[in-house]
Amino acid sequence: MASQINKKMLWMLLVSLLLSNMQQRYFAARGKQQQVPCLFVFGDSLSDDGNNNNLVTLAKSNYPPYGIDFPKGPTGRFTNGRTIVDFIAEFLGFDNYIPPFATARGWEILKGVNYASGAAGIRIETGQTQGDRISMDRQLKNHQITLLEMNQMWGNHNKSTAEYLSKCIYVVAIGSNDYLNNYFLPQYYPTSTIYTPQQYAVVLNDQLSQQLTSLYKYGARKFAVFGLGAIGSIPIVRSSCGSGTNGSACVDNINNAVELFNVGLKSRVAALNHNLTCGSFVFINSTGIASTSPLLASLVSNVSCCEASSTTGQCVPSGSTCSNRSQYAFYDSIHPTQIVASVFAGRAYKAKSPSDAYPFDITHLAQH
Ligand SMILES: *[C@@H]1O[C@H](CO)[C@@H](O)[C@H](O)[C@H]1NC(C)=O
Ligand SMILES: *[C@@H]1O[C@H](CO)[C@@H](O)[C@H](O)[C@H]1NC(C)=O
Ligand SMILES: *[C@@H]1O[C@H](CO)[C@@H](O)[C@H](O)[C@H]1NC(C)=O
Ligand SMILES: *[C@@H]1O[C@H](CO)[C@@H](O)[C@H](O)[C@H]1NC(C)=O
Ligand SMILES: *[C@@H]1O[C@H](CO)[C@@H](O)[C@H](O)[C@H]1NC(C)=O
Ligand SMILES: CC(=O)N[C@H]1CO[C@H](CO)[C@@H](O)[C@@H]1O
Repeated sequence: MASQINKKMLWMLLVSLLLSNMQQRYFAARGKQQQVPCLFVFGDSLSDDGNNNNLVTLAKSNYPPYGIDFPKGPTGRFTNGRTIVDFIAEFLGFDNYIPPFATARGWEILKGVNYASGAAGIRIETGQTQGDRISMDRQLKNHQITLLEMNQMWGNHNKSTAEYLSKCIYVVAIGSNDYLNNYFLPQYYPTSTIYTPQQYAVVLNDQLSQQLTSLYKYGARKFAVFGLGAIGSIPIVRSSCGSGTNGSACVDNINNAVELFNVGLKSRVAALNHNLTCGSFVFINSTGIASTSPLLASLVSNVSCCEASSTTGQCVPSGSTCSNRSQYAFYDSIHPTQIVASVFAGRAYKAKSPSDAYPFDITHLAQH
């Protein structure tokens, strides 16, 4: 009896020594190595890195001066440099940015694919006045194509796709166009005559929850879901609302509607964590991050950096830009500059305040 106990204790000691050794090695390697095997991205122009380049649409940005601060120049990113998801990929230790679905081929899909599309929304009709775009539902279909390809690749290697996917991070950042290119364009879309802002937020929250649940069914387990920014305050909306008290009421009206979506989304994230027990869902509080960043508060935010079209809000092809781009919040009249993207991504990855990410940040999501 006594010798049995001693044997057991010896085994336990050996096992715990081995485990702590492995842990030490793991932590020593962290920060340099890629923290998750792949990163999938779903969203709109804030994340698009080239999916719209060959679509018939006004929502394109593969021309100068877009990409002026990006090593490869214009790529279809709607900003001067890197996007929020580019920074997140860097922070997670990826060597390369996540390729767009439109051009991703072969083994590179194993590190993840970006499905985001400018003008796209949660709702299928959103953005149709801009031309073609890849709605969230179509992005989910494209993801299924990627999964088929992954399964084929692994057929020979007999590795479980499901186990692999369960370690990957899925960034979902969509919904701004359901407001700017739908609800608040009553001349083209009927949604504002059908729903109050509160009802519309619930409709969008319901649909996005279903889309996230579909992703979970396809094998996703780690989700970072971004709330929407204060899109009433972007330069094109400010100028279309006009100045004076009516102008600020118009801006507030849009920001208030979007905040209903955000509050609902956060509680959906809590419900999804409860309902889908193998999943981890994180909500990123974009408006909270924007309103509490001293750096962002110091930037010029009422005008665009590039010379922008007053109708589309996008940079005029080969138009001029400001030279001090890190002092401007908006590159064109809609999209944030690289410096703003770095602040959002930095606090989504490693929260500075408990309200930045709920229930925890992307650093913890990667380890979860
Ligand atoms: C706001 O706009 C409405 C109509 O668009 C106008 O009747 C009203 O006088 C305006 N109010 C102010 C304070 O400008
Ligand atoms: C969670 O499950 C409950 C009960 O089945 C359901 O009513 C609710 O819609 C689910 N919530 C989400 C966000 O999926
Ligand atoms: C986002 O953060 C702000 C500022 O910290 C906070 O007031 C707000 O309640 C948060 N929003 C959500 C939906 O958690
Ligand atoms: C932008 O803000 C600055 C300072 O706050 C102001 O001087 C300028 O007139 C504003 N420009 C526009 C176009 O509103
Ligand atoms: C940026 O540079 C322009 C001239 O190129 C100048 O007018 C503007 O005041 C500068 N903005 C800031 C925030 O320094
Ligand atoms: C293609 C192939 O060899 N598939 C096998 C992979 O391993 C599982 C068991 O782990 C088998 O059930 C499959 O037949």
